[in-house]
Amino acid sequence: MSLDSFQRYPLLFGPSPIHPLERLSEHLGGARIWAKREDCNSGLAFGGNKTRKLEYLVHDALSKGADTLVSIGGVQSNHTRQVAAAAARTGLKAVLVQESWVDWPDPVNDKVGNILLSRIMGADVRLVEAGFGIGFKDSWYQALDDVKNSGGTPYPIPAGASDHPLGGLGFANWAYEVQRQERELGVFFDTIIVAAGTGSTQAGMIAGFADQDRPRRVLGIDITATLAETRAQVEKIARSTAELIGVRRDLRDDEITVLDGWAGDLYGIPVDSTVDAIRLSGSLEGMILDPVYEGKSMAGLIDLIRNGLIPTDATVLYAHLGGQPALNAYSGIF
Ligand code: 5PA
Repeated sequence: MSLDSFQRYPLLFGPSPIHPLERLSEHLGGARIWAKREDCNSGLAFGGNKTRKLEYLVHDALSKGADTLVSIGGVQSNHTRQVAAAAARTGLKAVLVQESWVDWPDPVNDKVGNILLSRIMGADVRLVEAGFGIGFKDSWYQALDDVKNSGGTPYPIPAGASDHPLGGLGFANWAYEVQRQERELGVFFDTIIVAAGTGSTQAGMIAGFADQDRPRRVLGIDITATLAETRAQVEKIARSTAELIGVRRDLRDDEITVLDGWAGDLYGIPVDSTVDAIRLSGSLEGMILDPVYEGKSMAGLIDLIRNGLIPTDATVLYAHLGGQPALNAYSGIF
């Protein structure tokens, strides 16, 4: 099998844009930084990294005759919002379990941003009290049963569309897209920075780059504050995706790098470095980041350049994975 043998239901505009972050690069005084913008990848409800993964899962759901996408996330999940959009676009129903993963005191937390958009798109949104976890949850099994009991055919999509046989394909494809864009732009990105949560974004990239000739570093920035679990999940999905797309060698351990230091103590709670990174990207580039994911991965990038772990002659690609709608639930910080 190769990546091309898997079909996708088109949800993206096409390749996501890549552009240089000149003022941020100047300001940090080190490596040249570029961004690839999954926040601008689709016309579906502001897009994001899940929209890319869902191209493969939605095709699978339709070919299996499912009528309802069932998924799970926190109250301000970007993933569930993108599932709602993909369902709307394809004429499927969506049941979304929204758990209380983050104890964030904003009074409109369960009313604005992502959850608002999912409601507008007609999803069946269910608020459930339960803490953060990227594994399979009881509430999700319950929702699957509910759909079956009412005569529907559910298609199960785990948190972040990650722990699913096809979960890594979207970003394996991204890795080939980057290679094509590099040829057009005449540039080579030796270092990729990516937020790591449920893992299949980074894992897919690792698998997709594994078969390419020129080596590069894919640095995951943990945003869950549970590094060991995140790394284990990235490793598992990277290996299974590599096998699925026909990479003819085992991945080396040093290809799977997830770094900690910027998640703070808890998933979903921004720390000073997160807020500084959001302000810096906003004020220097007009590029908006969220306080749960991209603010933390950008904080990682800033420090890695400042402390020289990313050398001055590096050319970095910052994977912007979307997520801005959640900002509405965090207005108090600013
Ligand atoms: C998310 C995930 P992975 O989960 O594939 O590692 O991606 C991390 C990530 N950036 C990075 C943004 C904007 C994200 O939304 N979000 C989840 C969600 O429920 O929204 C899956 C956790």
